[in-house]
Amino acid sequence: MGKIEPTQVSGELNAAGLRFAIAVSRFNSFITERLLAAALDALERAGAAGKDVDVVRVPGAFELPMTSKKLAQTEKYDALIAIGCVIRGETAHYDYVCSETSRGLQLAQMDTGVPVIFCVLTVDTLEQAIDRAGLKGGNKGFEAGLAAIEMGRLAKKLHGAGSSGAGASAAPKKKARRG
Ligand code: INI
Repeated sequence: MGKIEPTQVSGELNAAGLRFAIAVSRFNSFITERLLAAALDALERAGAAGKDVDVVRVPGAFELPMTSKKLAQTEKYDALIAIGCVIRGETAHYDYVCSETSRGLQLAQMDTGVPVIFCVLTVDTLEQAIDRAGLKGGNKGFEAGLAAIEMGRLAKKLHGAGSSGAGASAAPKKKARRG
């Protein structure tokens, strides 16, 4: 019995030559600036050049989706990172901001085909946010930086995949016409 050996497709963690934009929310900037620093660290360590990285600041997490979509539509970037921090308060505001931000960011990447990395902390307390921005829980900004590199490379590969070679099997193919 034969054993199939599928073609493996993934994006390498090499940021050299890739272009990134990072949209950062000013709300809870004590946290978001730490996430941003770690994301930049990941990009720099993987070979990204300063001239290839743009940072765009917005008032709050709710503004991240529209900004990300606009950035994606410029076709200047291989991947985007959306950075925010939503901390649960006494009102239902938290739920609206979280759901619309996550839904909007998913729409931005689905509508444009440009990867948008979700680096929005949604937490109950400031302590939980601190844990995820460089303390006990590591730094989600660094993870987001790595995800942006991997997805930027993967998107490039899938876009350029033809009928043969690496990635071809994973690239969308035109449906054959029937009849
Ligand atoms: N924006 C955040 O990024 N984090 C929050 O915790 C937050 N809370 O709690 O209200 C928040 N609100 C502002 C919102 O994102 C918009 O900027 C604002 O509503 C204007 O559209």
